[in-house]
Amino acid sequence: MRMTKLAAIFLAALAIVPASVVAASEEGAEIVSVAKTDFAAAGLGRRGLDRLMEKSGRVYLVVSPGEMSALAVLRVPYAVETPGLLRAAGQGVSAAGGLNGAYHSAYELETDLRILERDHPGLASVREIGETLEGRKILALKISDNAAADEGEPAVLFVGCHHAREWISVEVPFLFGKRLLESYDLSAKVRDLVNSSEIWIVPIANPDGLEYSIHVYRYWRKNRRANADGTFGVDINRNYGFAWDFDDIGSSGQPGSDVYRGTAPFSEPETAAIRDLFASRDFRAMISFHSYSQVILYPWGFTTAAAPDGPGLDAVAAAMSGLIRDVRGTVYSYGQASRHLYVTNGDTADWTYSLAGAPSFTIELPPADIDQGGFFNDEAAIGAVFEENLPAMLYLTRYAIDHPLPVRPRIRIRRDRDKPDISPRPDRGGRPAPRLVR
Ligand code: 0X9
Ligand code: CA
Ligand code: ZN
Repeated sequence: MRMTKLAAIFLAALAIVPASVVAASEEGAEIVSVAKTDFAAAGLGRRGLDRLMEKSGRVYLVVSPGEMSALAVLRVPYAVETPGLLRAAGQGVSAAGGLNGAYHSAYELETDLRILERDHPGLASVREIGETLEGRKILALKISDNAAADEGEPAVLFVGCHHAREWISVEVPFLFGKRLLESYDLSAKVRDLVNSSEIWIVPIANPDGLEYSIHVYRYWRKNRRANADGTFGVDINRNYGFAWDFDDIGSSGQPGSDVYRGTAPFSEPETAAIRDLFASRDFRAMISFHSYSQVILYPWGFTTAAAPDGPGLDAVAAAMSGLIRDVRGTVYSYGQASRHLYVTNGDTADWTYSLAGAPSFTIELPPADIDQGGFFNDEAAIGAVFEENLPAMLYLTRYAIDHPLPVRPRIRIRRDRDKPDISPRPDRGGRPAPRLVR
């Protein structure tokens, strides 16, 4: 048994609840809502809490049975929302396909990637770009003509599952790869894209977290780093090396927090793997898939100040939003990440963008809100969510091929948490030198 996050916060903040009341396993977790006023009055909002959402004056949280007891002890009135939300989410997952139904586990993904490689020799190449703390492979699917050879063509990255519980974010990049390979012989448009680029797909950036989410605790978010204080997990979408630790609003220095940034930039094997891949090729665009809320976000995330070519990023996001809406009317709103959603530091898109200005996006997949299922997407919806994203993914790939990045200095920020310093670095202008990846 270990003390859970929310319980730890209660104890630290108020120091009146005996540990026996709050020590609890994560089994039997529920979603509860607390009135925003009570949430604020009890001081629950200050410490990097994992909030699901706010709606109609209430804050939604995931709590273990022990944490629920703590809410009761602290006399914070709460309502259990799980049954209604599960009804809204539809049937969830079927018995076939293992514990997580039609969604991929880490092992199922490896199998399916190897099948694609076997069935499309020459076009598909599976690469191990890293290994997790629990010894799992971080796998990338490279799609290109002559996939086995690295020809230095313009590259695009589509990555999913930084966050363990966001299962739909595995399926969209995976299905994109599958579709490209299966339509190569049928579509001149796809053939042209694949022949003139390298499309890199990392469906599961965080396999340890995903497995934990499948087998132990559905709402797990982080990786499975054993932290020095006995808690687990680093939020790998706070661990990238640009503006890491910029402030305590966009990430947390507390290991138990669900937005814990880790002990150093790229301290985690998952972020190091993406860093090494991205820095080794001519990457010109990136999408990191998450869920949920149906939004398209672009840098900066760490500050509300605009990125150097904010209008350009906005135009690409607008185009992708329009393409998504054209498929079946689903509205994905778009905007600068820090303004449109909230401030984060150390996230993927800020880092990939900071390197050389590659258009970089976070797409939060459906549903729009927790009433429609939150992290529980009905598996029957996987295909439709993929189909509506497909034209935007094709568009960004084409865009990357057609738009070489301007050679320009890397953007750096000062350690004193001052404003971004965009003055040129004397030692190294432009892109990092390409280097081969395993
Ligand atoms: O908080 C995150 O890492 C992402 N949202 S999620 O609910 N999937 O966890 C958003 C990251 C995008 N960046 C910013 N909003 N700054
Ligand atoms: Ca499965
Ligand atoms: Zn996420």
